[in-house]
Amino acid sequence: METTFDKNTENEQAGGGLSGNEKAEPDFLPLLGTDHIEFYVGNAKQSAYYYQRAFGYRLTAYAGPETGLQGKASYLLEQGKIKLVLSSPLSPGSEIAEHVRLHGDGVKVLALTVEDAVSAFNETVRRGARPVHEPHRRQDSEGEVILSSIETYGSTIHTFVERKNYRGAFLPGFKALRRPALSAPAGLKYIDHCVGNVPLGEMNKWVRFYEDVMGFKLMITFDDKDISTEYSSLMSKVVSNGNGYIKFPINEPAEGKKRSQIEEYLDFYRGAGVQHLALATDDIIETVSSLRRRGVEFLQVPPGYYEDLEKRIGLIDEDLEALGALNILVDRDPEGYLLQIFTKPVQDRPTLFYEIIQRKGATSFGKGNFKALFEAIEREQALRGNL
Ligand code: TYF
Ligand code: FE
Repeated sequence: METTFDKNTENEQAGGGLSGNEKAEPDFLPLLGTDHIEFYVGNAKQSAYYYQRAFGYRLTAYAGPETGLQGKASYLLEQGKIKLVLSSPLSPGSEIAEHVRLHGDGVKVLALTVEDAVSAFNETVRRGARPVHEPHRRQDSEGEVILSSIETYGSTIHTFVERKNYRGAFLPGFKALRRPALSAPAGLKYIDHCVGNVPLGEMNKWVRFYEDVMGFKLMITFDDKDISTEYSSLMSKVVSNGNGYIKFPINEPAEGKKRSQIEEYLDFYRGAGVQHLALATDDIIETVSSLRRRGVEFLQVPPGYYEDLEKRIGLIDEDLEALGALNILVDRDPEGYLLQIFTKPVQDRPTLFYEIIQRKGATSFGKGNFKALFEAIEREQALRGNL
């Protein structure tokens, strides 16, 4: 059971700061944070309604034929620092249509804010990244941005966003919308981590990609002994950038008695892709209560989980009754504790889901919950006939 742990990482809300590694090489890819996540979906208009209504996002900008963008409609949703873009094709044969045909709804772009999108592109391509979009300037009356993109796992890409002094709603081409909120915010603050699933045997290749091409560091390793349910077999490694703002766990299936949850994902997504986005809150009881009221569906662990929780976790600020009623999970590490819960997949294919997380000092990912969590995932897999 090999678990490595690098203490020099802080989450984005805690303010980050350079991780203690003073003698390290200067960071060739300084990242200011997650800029936005772009999804390719079948019907962005309706998905935007779901994200507003169920998750409490504000619809703040739109780009489409009405704003001079051809072939595509994009909706910007915002909550706290989180920016989601939902994009749909307007005709068959487009890149977006093809992505949706193959993968269903899913994440296409993990966009990262950088000081210099030309250097980010050149430095990563020089180290072996496959280019997608050469650096290009986009401008309108509100200023200019520079964008560039490289490939990562599956059909997913990273876009580097250099915002210069752009004053517009989001990006050139987007028009700000001033519409009344469809529902109150759910207290979601920022993206804590983005998890990728990759095929058997590819995890180390992608960890090496983040290390060699993006300058990330390996933070944590979970082998199949950390993840011991009867069936669910997976391995996971977490990579993080220099300031700790960006955390990308990478999962691969491991041999098990039955079909791994990672295999189920890969079969339905038709390859590697983003498995879950973890969204941070500073009041998980409030956030999960309001999400549940609005119809967001979460995984359920058995009541037994809460019986030995206090022994495992010790004293915490939250009322265990309230956590139990909402099915919120708790785990501890040397630095503190965390509270987390997982939604069911948010589309018909059992692919992307969300994690809601509140960190109270802990910098880890909830290893103590893996067994209960993976058994809950396997119950859902069995209901789908995929176990
Ligand atoms: O991001 C993590 O590592 C945790 C645990 O299929 C996890 O959220 C890992 C794998 C998985 C579901 C959750
Ligand atoms: Fe997670």
